[in-house]
Amino acid sequence: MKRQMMTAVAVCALAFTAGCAATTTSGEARPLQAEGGAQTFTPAPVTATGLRADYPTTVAGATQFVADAEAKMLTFGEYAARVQWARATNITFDTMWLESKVNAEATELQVQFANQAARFNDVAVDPVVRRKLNLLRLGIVLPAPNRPGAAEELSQITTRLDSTYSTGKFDFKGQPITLDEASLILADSRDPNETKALYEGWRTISPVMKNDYARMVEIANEGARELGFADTGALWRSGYDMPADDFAEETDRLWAQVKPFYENLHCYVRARLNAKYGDAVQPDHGPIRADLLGNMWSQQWGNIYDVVAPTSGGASSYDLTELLKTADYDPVKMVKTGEGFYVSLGLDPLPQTFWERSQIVRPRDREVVCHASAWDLDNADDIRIKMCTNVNGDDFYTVHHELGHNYYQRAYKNQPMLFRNGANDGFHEAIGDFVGLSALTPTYLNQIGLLKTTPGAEEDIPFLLKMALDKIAFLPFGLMVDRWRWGVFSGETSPDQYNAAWTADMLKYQGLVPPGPRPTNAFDPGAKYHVPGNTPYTRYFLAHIYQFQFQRAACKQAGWTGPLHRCSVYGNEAVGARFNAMLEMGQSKPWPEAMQAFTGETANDASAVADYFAPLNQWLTVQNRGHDCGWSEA
Ligand code: X8Z
Ligand code: ZN
Repeated sequence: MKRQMMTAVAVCALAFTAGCAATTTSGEARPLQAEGGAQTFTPAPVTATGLRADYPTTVAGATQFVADAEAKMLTFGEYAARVQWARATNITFDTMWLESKVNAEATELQVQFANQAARFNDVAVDPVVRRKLNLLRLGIVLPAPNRPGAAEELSQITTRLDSTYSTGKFDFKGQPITLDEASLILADSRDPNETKALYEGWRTISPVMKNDYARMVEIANEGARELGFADTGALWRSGYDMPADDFAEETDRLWAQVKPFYENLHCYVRARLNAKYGDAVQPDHGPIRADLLGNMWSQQWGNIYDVVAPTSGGASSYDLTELLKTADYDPVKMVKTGEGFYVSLGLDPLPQTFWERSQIVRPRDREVVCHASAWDLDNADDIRIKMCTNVNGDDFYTVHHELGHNYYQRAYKNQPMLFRNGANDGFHEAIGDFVGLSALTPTYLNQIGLLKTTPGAEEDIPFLLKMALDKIAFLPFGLMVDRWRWGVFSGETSPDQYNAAWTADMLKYQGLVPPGPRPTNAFDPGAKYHVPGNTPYTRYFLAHIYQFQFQRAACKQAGWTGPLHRCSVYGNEAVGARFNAMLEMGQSKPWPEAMQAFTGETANDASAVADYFAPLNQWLTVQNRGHDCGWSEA
């Protein structure tokens, strides 16, 4: 989820900012205090981007411009990616300084590309050049306006926000702890005082970000307007081969399709939490207390499976974390296992450099960005992941997710530079998730020796419940993060309303409330990586639909006639070949064509989610009988 100039260099890290100045600009190098653990640094002036400004507005001029832009993206992109990797895997004064500088340059270059591309709006170029010109206009996450110092100021802020998040720690039981430590405790804690302390403690790292965030929004909006968008949110909604307003409506439509199912799950989980904790902690009506769900943002609830497991008709006979620990897995073995799945589909093993250069565990001696990401440093073969892997079920899944990004990057490496990206950003997120659906089946776990026997149909409901706790619970979160940001970028939500709006969106979409009143200086959105990391989030909502479309289509191709959730495509090279054909297309065609290449479908379709979970939805409906489901949004 790297911002995608120089296209998706890293698919999950800090991204480029954008600015627009053809000549050298010297930013007002205000020394920046990176609070919350990161360091003070003074940025350097930005150098010229050196791109011609006078391409003739003819077919030949447009073609030459696109070729020059692609060449520049390739060389500059590799340079920027290596600086970004250096900062993400070693956060210091100097690496922040370097990244801030290179991101300002990248921003200027991107905005220059976007403005130049607009000069050819009325030139009758061929469809490939037209698509590339469009992508040049849309491939910026945070544009800066064309005035001296803007790109530098923006990049200083974004580097600082990301570094502040990544180095964040808070006191827990008298000790400073990191997010990954807190997340491990929260996953297992069943003490509501402790979960409340963890929830509130992690959110002490973000109030310091609020002013920076507000300033960043101002600058990026100024940049977006100069590029002809109403605001930065409108720019973000424009990357889906359809008008921005239609895309917003499309997400509404998809949410309406899956919302009844989410409400069913919410109702069931609430009742079980009430049974465990009692009315004083979790009433049997209204919203759920967000800290009781085993995840720092309540975005995936699988960690509390033990609390909500069926009380009759059989519970799950295994716990993936325990299986991994019993079998003595270590982080590298988890990644090797993930690679093994892709290889079983007929794809090539990862290059040796992947193993030499990836960051698979948290280094003990330095600050890093632990949020998992997949990188493609040279837009060719230097692919890597950056994780702080722990041996547990969540990270087993995340390994497959990240490798999906890497396999996509490698599959489209022979496309022209501007097409080296996902069909849309939701596709990029869905590749590894789709593979993960097979990799979590008991059949597969049995095939690789983790599970001694394959459970029968009596474990369908427990298995589906586990999956729904992660996949269905995620859907409203996947939507609400950008709903909040769209409101912020449009000005509908002003800085003094930032936190109240976030809490209101939690209630509206997820039916959740924080464990207690939030302090007046709270900036809870800043405690979720993708907000200070400036990674658009609707991609994950889409991915949670696409992966089930991929699963349904792949299992059909495999001739599978059983229930979708039991289907694994492990070892199926025919499916792998068709899958890879979609991956190889990159962003060369509108996403419906990529979707069609693999699935035969051309639309976003949440009916695949319903198909996959149908037995569970029926079961939940029965469990919820007599309960008053839902919550009030007021
Ligand atoms: O950020 C990620 C990946 C990297 S692209 C680990 N995910 C989202 C999140 O953690 O919030 C995957 C699921 C949603
Ligand atoms: Zn991802």
